[in-house]
Amino acid sequence: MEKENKTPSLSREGWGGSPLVSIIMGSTSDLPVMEKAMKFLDDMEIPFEVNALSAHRTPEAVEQFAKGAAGRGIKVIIAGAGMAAALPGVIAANTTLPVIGVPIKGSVLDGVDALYSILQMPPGIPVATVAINGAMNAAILACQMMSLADEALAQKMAAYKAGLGQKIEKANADLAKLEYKYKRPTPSLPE
Ligand code: RP5
Repeated sequence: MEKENKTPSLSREGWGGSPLVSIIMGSTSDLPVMEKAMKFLDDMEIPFEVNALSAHRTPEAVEQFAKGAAGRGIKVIIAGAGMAAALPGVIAANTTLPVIGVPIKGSVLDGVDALYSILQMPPGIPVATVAINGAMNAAILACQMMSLADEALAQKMAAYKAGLGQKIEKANADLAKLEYKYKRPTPSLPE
């Protein structure tokens, strides 16, 4: 008999494919950046949806979306926007789901405008803000949040993080092969 899995899986099989993460962007001009979040969620087999909404151009639709997201089974919202980026904050004001904001670089201010707009939320309405254009980190953070209630996803995330360490191990092996007259071997590196 198969061992009972105490933690229900949030992955595709466990939830019949309904989206768990909602990716929202202010415009399709944000798509090249936001695609990095989609790729990561795909790799982790997390069902997601993707839509464009604008706090400035479609304010009522943003409110409607945010108010209904939890009821549709969405667990985390990733919202990317550029310029005076109100979108993640407006979404956060209308839901208790965690909202991760991605500031998009797309103006003369190189994304710093969006960074401050998303990051500097007033008390009571937090938006977890990643780096400018940091859409992949937004997806990783979303997976880490969901892995609190999903042992299978937690294991995938642990494997992903272990893979990052292997990349540095390989980098050091490659660097060790470089030959210079005054280059000396390092006896041991910190863990
Ligand atoms: C923001 O305005 C969008 O998120 C986008 O980054 C920026 C420019 O939008 P477009 O003029 O390219 O549609 O709302």
